[in-house]
This record gives sequence, C-alpha cells and structure tokens, in this order.
Amino acid sequence: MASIESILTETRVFPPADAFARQANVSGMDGYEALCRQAESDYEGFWANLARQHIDWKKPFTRTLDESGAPFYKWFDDGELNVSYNCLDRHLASKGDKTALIFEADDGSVTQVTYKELHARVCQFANGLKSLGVEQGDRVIVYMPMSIEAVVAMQACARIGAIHSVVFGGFSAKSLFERIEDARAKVIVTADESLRGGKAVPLKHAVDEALAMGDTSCVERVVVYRRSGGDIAWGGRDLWWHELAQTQAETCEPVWVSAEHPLFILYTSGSTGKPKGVQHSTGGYLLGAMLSMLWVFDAKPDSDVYWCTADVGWITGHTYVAYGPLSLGMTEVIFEGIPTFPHAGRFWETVAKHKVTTFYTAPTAIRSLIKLGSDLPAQYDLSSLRLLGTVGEPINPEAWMWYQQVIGGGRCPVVDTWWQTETGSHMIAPLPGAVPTKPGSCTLPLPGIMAAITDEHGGPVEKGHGGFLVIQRPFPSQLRTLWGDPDRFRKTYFPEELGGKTYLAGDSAHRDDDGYFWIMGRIDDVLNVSGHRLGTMEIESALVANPRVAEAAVVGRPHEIKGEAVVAYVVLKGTRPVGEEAKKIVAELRDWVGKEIGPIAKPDEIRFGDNLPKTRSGKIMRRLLRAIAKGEEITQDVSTLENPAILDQLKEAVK
Ligand code: 6R9
Repeated sequence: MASIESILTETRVFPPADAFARQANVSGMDGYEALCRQAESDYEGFWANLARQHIDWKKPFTRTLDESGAPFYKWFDDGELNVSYNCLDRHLASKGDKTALIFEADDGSVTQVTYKELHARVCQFANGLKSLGVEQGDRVIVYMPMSIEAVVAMQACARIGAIHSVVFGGFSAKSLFERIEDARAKVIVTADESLRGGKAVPLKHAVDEALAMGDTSCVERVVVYRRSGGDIAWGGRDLWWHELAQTQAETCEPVWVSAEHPLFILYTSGSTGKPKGVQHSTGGYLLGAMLSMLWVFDAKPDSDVYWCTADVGWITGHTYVAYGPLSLGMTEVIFEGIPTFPHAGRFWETVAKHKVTTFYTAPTAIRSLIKLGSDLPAQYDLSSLRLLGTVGEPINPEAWMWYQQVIGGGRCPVVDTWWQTETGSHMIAPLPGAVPTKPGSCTLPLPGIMAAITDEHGGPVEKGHGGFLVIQRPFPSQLRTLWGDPDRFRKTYFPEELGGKTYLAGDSAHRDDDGYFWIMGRIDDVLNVSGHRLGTMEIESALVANPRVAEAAVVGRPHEIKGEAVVAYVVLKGTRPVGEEAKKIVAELRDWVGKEIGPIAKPDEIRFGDNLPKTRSGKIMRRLLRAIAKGEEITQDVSTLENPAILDQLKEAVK
C-alpha cells in the first residue's frame, strides 16, 4: 500500500507562527491541553459550561448528558432553544446592518444580504411554510442550487421546528424519490434549474419525475424558486417561491424546541444499497458547529470573511455554510459555480474580490487546481487569507504543501479536518494557534473528543499500527439515530463487538509517536470519489437494475485527482461484448447509473467478464478485483476459482 508508506515517512512539522498564536482563540499547546484536561476531569461540566456560554437558551437545561438509553444518548434535553434565533435574531441589535451572505453566482454576479435582510427573508419563508400547513416535526425536502434561498429554506425550517432534508442537486430523480419516500416529506422546496459552469441543470423536472415514481401522496406542495427562468412543467401542487413569500410578514416567532428535537435528516451512503438517513439534534449539533468554528477556524466574527466552498447538499454545507458561520454572526461567501468557470482562476479571483480570510475546500479541488500550475494563483492578490482548511478525504502531503505554500504563502495555517456526516462537526483537526501541523495528518482530537484506535474487539493497538477509528465517549454533535431505522443505527455505529457504547467511525487510522492521527481510508464498502461518499453496493444495485446486466461488482482505484475512481465489473445476460458493441454498452450503462443515482456515481471504467471471481461460499473476491483494477500482479491464491480464465478478461478495460 504505497500511499500509506509514503505518509509514514512524512516528517515535516509546522508549529504555529508566533503572530498567529498570539491572536488565536486558543493559544499554544498549553491552551489546548488545558481544555483537554478540563474535559477529562469533568466531562459533563466541560460541555455544560460551553453550552451555556455559547448558545442562547429560551429555557436553560438542567440535565447535561443522559446515557440511560445508550447508545441513544441525549444532551441538554430539558433545555429549549431555536437554531434560527441563535443564527439571526441574537445578532440583530449589534450587527443588523452587517453583511451576512455574499452570494457569488455562477456568472460572477454578486448579491449581498445583511443580517437584518436575511432575518426578514427567513421569517417570510417560515410564515409561507406555515401557511402551507407545515408544522413542527414535519419533513421538508430541500432540492436547491447553492443560493441565498437554499440557506433561507433551511433556516426557515429550523425556525418553525420542521425537519429539513437537503438532497444534493446533483442527485437524480430516482435518488430524490427514495429520499422523499423514506422521509415522508410534506413539502419539497426546489428551483426551476440550477446553473453550473454556464450549463442549466433541471431541478424542477427531476422533482416531477421523482413524484411520478411511486406513492408520493405525502407531498402536499412543491415550492419553486425561479433561478434561471427556464421552461418547466407546472402542476396542481406547484407554487412559486416569490408568490408564497413576498406577501408574508417579515417577523415570525421562533418555535422553541427541546435540545433533542431533530434539526435535520441528511442521507448518506453506507455499506448496503439503501442510503442512511442521519438524524441530527438541535442543541448538541449547534454547539459542535459553534465550537469548531471558534477552535478550528479560529473564527473572528468582526473581521473575518469566511468562505466554505461546499454545497449545502453535503454535511459540510450544513455545518460550515448554513449554520456555523451565521451562529457566530460572521460574513460568509456562498458560491454557486465550479472552480474553473468561466476561467481556471475563478477560486483565487473570488478570494481576492471579497478579501476572503478563511478558505475551506476539499483535497480533490486542490489537486485539480495544482494541475493548472502555480502561475495562476500568483496572478491574484491572496494576501487577505489567514487560514486554510481541507475536508472530505485524506490530503496527500504534496497537495498539502502546495496549498500551504502557493495559496497560503507559507503564512497561513492549514487545518486538515477529519469528521463525518454522522459526527456533525469537526472531530480531529488542529487548533491552528496551538497544535503544530504535519502535511497529511489531521493531527489531534478537539478538546472533549475521545478519539482512539482499537482492534476489532475494542482492544488497544500499538502505536504505528493501523486499526479502527472510534470515539469512546458520546459527544454533543453526534447523530442521534438513523431516521426510521434505530436497529441499523445501533448495529452500524455501536457494534456489540466493541461493547455497544463506542462509536465506530468506519475509517481505519494509525497514530504516530506524537499521538497524531493519520486516516488510512474506509473499512466498509464505501468509496470516496472527489470527497463524495458512494456505496459500492448502491452502484452495483443500480447496474443490476439495468435489464441487460446479470451481475456487477464495483471497486475503487486510486485516482490522481478524484482520490478514488469507480471501476465496475459487469456480467451481461447475453454474451460478453467486445469492440464497438462493448463501447456502446459502456456509454449506456454509465448514463444509466447517472440516472439511477446521479452523475457523480458514473463508473469511470467498465470491464466485462463472462463471470466474476468468487470464493467457494460465493462471495465476490473484491480484494482481487481491486488489485486487477490497479493493474497489480496477482499474488493471491486463485486456485479455487471456477474459471481462472475470466481474470484475463477482467484485466481489459473497454477503451
Ligand atoms: C465531512 C465529510 C466522511 C468520510 C470519513 C472519511 C472521509 C472526511 C477527512 C476524511 C481523511 C479528512 N474524510 N474528512 N478522510 N481526512 N480530513 O466529508 O463527511 O461526506 O460523511 O464523509 O470522509 O473516510 O469517514 P462525509
């Protein structure tokens, strides 16, 4: 495993610069260690103090952590609050006229809203939702482009206690249908089309298709935001966003909910075909978002211009676009487009244009920008930057170095943040004024996060050896359950083998002599393609759903830019295709997967065989398929294979 060895030899260490450390929210290793000690000596007191200090409670909590129903933990559960109040109302008196959102559209046009204006828009939309009969606990699907309106829709749901479930605009009608059905959504909020790199992506049309796929009688209304003005079909449950919102009052009393009230559901891939509805709480989630903004991004609400490039369809776009920055009253950029449109310098141009101080993106974006050369960023004034972050997948040390030197000018700390949809907020990441960084390591856990590496029985693992990444104590921002599937929640994240109370992240990792964490990859059948989680089973199920396909196996292969590429081995019902016919079927199957799941899941490569290599018990030998995909020499014993000749077939990709 070449990538793991090369990481192991990484010895560069970057201590925080004095000037940065002096102004940091947490300064020096002693500052970090003092927080860790507080958490260790009085775990509940540590979190309770922070929750009182940072959150405005309508009704203060008296209970901190309730472990009686473990692993269904509760935090601050007799306290009452509202997330939208904490993100908007509480800033109005002191910074009502401050810019909250700077919207940078696909074509480069800019729209800004102040806290006062954002508050008014959220209230109007919340009143609009109420007028449609949306009540506390109802589910609202948000299938929107990156826009001020997407943030408004999420905040409006939070304001009235409705549970939003954002579905990434790149997901297909079929994926959308599955989520509508599972969440039993009452209202869908969408747009006519989204614009990406100058191209229109039909969203409303996908909603129409999804609603025709099965029993969607739960959906009473579809609210459509006019983004592009493109042609769309119109039906009985449809209504325009502007018609719904513009006549509504600009104030709306927040619905005060228990800290344990679900704020949202976000579907993510797991090791079976069915996406998991990760359910988050209100109080614990908000606390995680706020603390990590302050600790890891060293947030300075009065001077920072913060930009996280993630789409609101992913967890990063929830915690670090829709909630975290607003909860601190910051000014943030939200970006509709893609990094290379209308030109390859778009990201850096945007940093210079808005004098961005804090920039947070994914390794896949960094790697693709590295390919374009260092001259490009040099053409823009990046001197406003003071901190850089990365998320979504392991970052190669060389990409980290480029980011630190070429983008950060050697002056900005780089925070590599490890966390997941399920953890809600950062878990392992450097506090930039305290923890020295090492390229490729997410460094040390946040104070209060009891991360560890264990063997398969929960026992300790020697330093330097890989094992399961776990979190040994409950923490406020963790998922509460899987929507409608508590059994799967328990089995997936709190397996009996580890004692039933330890959170199993699904990643493998090792620690070095300084206790630093190095993430090695997923232990389940989940691929990480351009920072997006894709279940191999989901893609296999999609392929097998095609009438031509008898059997399919999907594996990942290291990819220079995307992290992993999707390689599919397919057995057709007829004979194995070759030449032009094979090419034609490859194109057809890629399109098919695009429609079933979404374009991000399209296999990069499809290989056809008369059969797949299987063990005696009939299990597909995925390890072997991974080796073949990488073009590695096969050293495994293949004597048990029924038909070893198929290995030669599978070595051939359709060109
Ligand atoms: C936030 C997010 C979670 C999975 C996670 C891991 C990978 C995320 C990482 C990282 C190495 C990092 N991952 N951040 N691996 N270093 N800094 O990405 O959530 O979409 O749920 O993905 O992504 O494998 O388990 P999500």
